[in-house]
Parts: sequence; C-alpha cells; structure tokens
Amino acid sequence: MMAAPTSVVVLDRGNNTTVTINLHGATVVSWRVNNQEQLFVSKQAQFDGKKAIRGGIPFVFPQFGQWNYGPQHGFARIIRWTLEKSPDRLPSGDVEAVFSLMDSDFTRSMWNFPFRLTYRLILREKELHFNICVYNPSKDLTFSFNLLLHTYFKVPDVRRCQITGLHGCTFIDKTRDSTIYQEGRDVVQISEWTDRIYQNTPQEHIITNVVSGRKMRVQKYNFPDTVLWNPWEAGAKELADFGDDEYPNMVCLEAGHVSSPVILLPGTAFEASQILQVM
Ligand code: TA6
Repeated sequence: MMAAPTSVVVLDRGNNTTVTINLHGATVVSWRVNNQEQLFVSKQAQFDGKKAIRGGIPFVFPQFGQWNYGPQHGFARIIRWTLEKSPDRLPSGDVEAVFSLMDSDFTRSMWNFPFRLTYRLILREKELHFNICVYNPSKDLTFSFNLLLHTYFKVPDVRRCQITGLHGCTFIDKTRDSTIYQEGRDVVQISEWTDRIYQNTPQEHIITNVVSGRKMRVQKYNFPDTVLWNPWEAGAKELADFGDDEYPNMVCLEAGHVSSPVILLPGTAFEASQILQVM
C-alpha cells in the first residue's frame, strides 16, 4: 500500500522553533518560536483539501477579494503546491524551504495565463522570512494579478493590541460600503468588526500584545498595501470554519499588492517579500 504523499512540511531550527507548511495552498499553519505558537488557526479549520485553511498564512493569488472567474481570493490557497526544495539548514543555522506553483488545466480554466510562482521561506531564530517571485513565462501575453499574504496572528485579546504604521494612510472600509477614509490615529486599536484595505502603507508595522505579551514587527517590500481584518462577533458566527468565540484571539494584518494590480510583461518577474519578527 503506497503511503499517501505527505501534505505537511516542517522546518525545525531547534530550540522548539519550527514552521509548518501544508502543501494545500502552501499555507503556513504553524510558526512556533521557543515553543510559543505565533499564528492563529481556527479550531474549526477544514483540512479536506477543498477550501482554504482558516488561519495561518493563506497565499492569496491571482485575485484579492471577490472574483468573477473563480473563488474569492483566487485559487493559489486552495490547490496543492510542490515542495521545490526540501528544508535545508543554511550556514547561518537558519532553515529554508522553497515551494512552487505553476499554471495547470485547473488554473487556466479560470485564468488563462501561464505563470510560475516560487515561495521561499526562511526560518530564523525569532523571524520568519517570505520571498515570493511571480514569473510570466509567456512570449507575448501580459497579465495582471493581486498578491497577498493573509496572515492570522494569534493574540490573547485583540482589544489590547495596538497597531502602528497606518497613520495618514487612506483606507477602503469594507464595513462602510467600501468608502475611502484617512487614518487619523498613530496607533490603531480594534474594538469592532474591522475590514480595511490601507493603501500605500509604510514598510513596517508593529502589533503589540501578541502572544506572551510580545510585539510582532511586520516588514514588507513591494507590498504597498496592508489589510486589517477581524470578523468580530457577528462575522465569526457567519463563518462555518471559525468558532463563534474565537474572534478575540486573532488579528489579520495582511501585506499585499491589492489596491492596484501588478502588471507583468512577458518574460518578466515580480518579487515581493515579508519579514515577521517576534520582539
Ligand atoms: O482579508 C480580509 C478579507 O478580505 C475579509 O473581507 C474576509 O472575507 C476575509 O478576507 C476572509 O475571507 P475568506 O474568503 O478566507 O473567508
């Protein structure tokens, strides 16, 4: 009896510092720093290989949000990726692995373009690095896409988190008919249903009061936008794969290129990266 192909890849740096990736959507489903989990995954998350995993870091491509051609947030987070390079310890002691996704009959049935996605993760002592490359192998087709890392941070109580790096930015408020406002606060706190696409945000955000009372630094490159989301009480109840009582224990702060699409000419590549650091 052939063993089922593995769907889970673990990078182990030692000292109980690990990152676990489910090949379904190349979804990071766990990041433990000295045995402390940094990411939120719903107790009701589905791992049936059909829908996106509710939590961790779903990979959003080629569409952010509603899409006439396919599922919300695109197809990358609901298809199986390839482990391109198995976990490998670098001279620095860090551990890296590379995942890839390319077009298929399934993807072309929704979005008729060839593409090559490579997704490199590097696990450092208290940091997780993400390097993404989107390549257009076509000779004559230009395509456009959104790209976003839909990160669910685990927090003891979202109402006690403070988020910096949004002051002065315009944002699309999806809780208020997608009207555009400007953020007047130096420090943003969440005390209600929040679903905002902040535009042209700084490269760095800090979230206070994540797990163990620590801070999380988020640094992003070529991700001009930052999405902030918490479904709150009513929204949690509407999500079948999200516990009614789980909303206080998560905050999504998502680095992305979503306000405007990336336009990729034939034979060219787009690169973006993110660094998460426990402070
Ligand atoms: O990133 C915020 C958001 O776009 C919200 O509007 C909410 O829909 C969330 O994504 C989760 O979307 P999902 O398709 O994973 O249920």
